Amino acid sequence: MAKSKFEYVRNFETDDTCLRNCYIVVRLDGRNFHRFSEQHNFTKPNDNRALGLMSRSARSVMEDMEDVVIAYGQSDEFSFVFKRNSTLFRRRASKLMTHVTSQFSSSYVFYWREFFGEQPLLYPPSFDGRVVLYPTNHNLRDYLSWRQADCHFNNLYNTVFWTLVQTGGLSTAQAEDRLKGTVAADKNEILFSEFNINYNNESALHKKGTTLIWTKQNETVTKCIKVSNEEEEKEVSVIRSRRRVQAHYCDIIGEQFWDEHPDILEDDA
Ligand code: DGT
Ligand code: MG
Ligand code: MG
Ligand code: MG
Ligand code: MG
Repeated sequence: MAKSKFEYVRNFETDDTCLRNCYIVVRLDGRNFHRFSEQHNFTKPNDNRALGLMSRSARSVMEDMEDVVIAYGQSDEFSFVFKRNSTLFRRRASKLMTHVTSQFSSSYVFYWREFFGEQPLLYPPSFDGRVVLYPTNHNLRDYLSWRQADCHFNNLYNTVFWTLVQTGGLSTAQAEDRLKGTVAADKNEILFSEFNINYNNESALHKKGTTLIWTKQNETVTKCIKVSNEEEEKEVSVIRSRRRVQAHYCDIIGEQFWDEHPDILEDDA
């Protein structure tokens, strides 16, 4: 077919191919979730329905894009790590980023009722996305550690803050004042000595965030097969190995998690 005289406009498109050998991380974050969480009556400091919905939506992204080797989420954000040699969408950053965020956003709406029941979704939520490339395992692990450290830091603050308000009867301004200049040890001490709460015993989901990885699971399924020379079909059980997304609520900063799951990262070579 002859080229139209308009065809040249294609050349205005810029190349955004992600550098080879690098892990491609797509991080998304809810837009103005300060407001969204208020409007939808999220419980403070953590709403398990909201966290469950984030996690469900992230699973839907992984099932759609199997090159994601690990995903990590907390609060209104989720990071997806594509294996370093992925050729999905020819490694085009905008394609990867927009597919992740739109699959996630539509899943968030699609599964809303499963988690929030009668609480209506009042307006369409949206998520921003960004792409960051990490060339080494060390950099990638530091990235994930950074997100988990952020989760810990915020959760400790929010836990003390809302305990001071909800149980201690302080106003939000008083609680903010009380926590000014305090370090982690001070916050643990306030929880323990004033409210008899040991932060270590708080929910792992809230302290550590959610890590999603693939696991192989054997499944027994019944199949109908036709046996030769016989009229009727026979039911037999067969064992199938299936890849499934599994959630972990554990430390991913130290070595243990990575020692236990050596297949997530490829060796730097
Ligand atoms: P952004 O991301 O710049 O558009 O603005 P925000 O408001 O989304 O800010 P961000 O992402 O830094 O902080 C997340 C907000 O979401 C924060 O205001 C607290 C809220 N949020 C997230 N998870 C929960 C939850 O489980 N319970 C409650 N009550 N709020 C939550
Ligand atoms: Mg923000
Ligand atoms: Mg946000
Ligand atoms: Mg956020
Ligand atoms: Mg098309």
